[in-house]
Amino acid sequence: MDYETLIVEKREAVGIVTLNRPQALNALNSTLLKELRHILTSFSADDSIGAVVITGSPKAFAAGADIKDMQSLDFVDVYLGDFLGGWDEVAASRKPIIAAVSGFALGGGCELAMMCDFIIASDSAKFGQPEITLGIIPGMGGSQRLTRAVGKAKAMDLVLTGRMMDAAEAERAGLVSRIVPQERLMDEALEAASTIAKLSRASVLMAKESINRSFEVSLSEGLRFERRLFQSLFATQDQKEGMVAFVEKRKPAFQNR
Ligand code: CO8
Repeated sequence: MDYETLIVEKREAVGIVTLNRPQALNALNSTLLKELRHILTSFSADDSIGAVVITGSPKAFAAGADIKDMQSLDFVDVYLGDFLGGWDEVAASRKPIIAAVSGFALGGGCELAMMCDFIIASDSAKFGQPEITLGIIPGMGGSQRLTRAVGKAKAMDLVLTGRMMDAAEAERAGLVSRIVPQERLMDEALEAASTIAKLSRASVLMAKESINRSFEVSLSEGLRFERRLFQSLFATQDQKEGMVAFVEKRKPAFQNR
């Protein structure tokens, strides 16, 4: 499929998706959502892909939902049309997704980054939920995922004032896992994705599932869930290979079996 709003590449076992609407600082519209869902579904079904990186341009990861598209919509349009419904599919993707963020990650852009499994930011990154300045509130998970990531005080501060936070503040707050110089951003994200893609696929998917489960259930249920997944991995050949390789002081050759 030819994409109008994305650039898609495969580098070994890593799928790379670059948001590409430079005229609008990668503002998210329905075409971009449709295309992103399509490529993530196709990466999910592709056994040769072990991890995905989503990135934007140096100036903007994404400056939010497209305000020009939204300005004339009314309640019936957005409600009956399930406006921007479908974004949850990004968060539901089973394979790990890293957001490599440079420049603005605002509104829906910040929310898209937070749907990914972790965020690597360049030192130029700026995060914010400025919807309140437009007379709306976050609608793609900002009030929920941001609060879980940075806690109530900072989430309230950001969502109620609409201010931006820089990469250093975002890292201190726990929104971002690492900050790197702008020119290192893609190398760092690709190295991380490639490391993940070489590991045993079942353990990677279960690790992601288990961490995500911690946001949905009580601690005792989460611990029970984790233990069952842990135990089930002893049914895989990769568990034997990983442990035997350690004892034999060599690198494991995982077969995804
Ligand atoms: N939508 C549409 N166009 C945009 C957007 C956007 N979100 N952001 C930037 N652009 C366009 C500008 O209009 C401009 O186009 P043009 O050249 O045709 O005038 C071009 O991109 C460049 O932008 P600027 O000239 O403004 O660049 P600056 O460097 O001066 O400023 C900013 C950069 C600070 C990022 C500024 O562009 C800005 O404030 N953008 C809007 C940020 C924003 O408010 N985002 C939140 C949008 S609302 C949202 O995301 C809700 C999501 C949830 C919806 C869920 C519904 C269910």
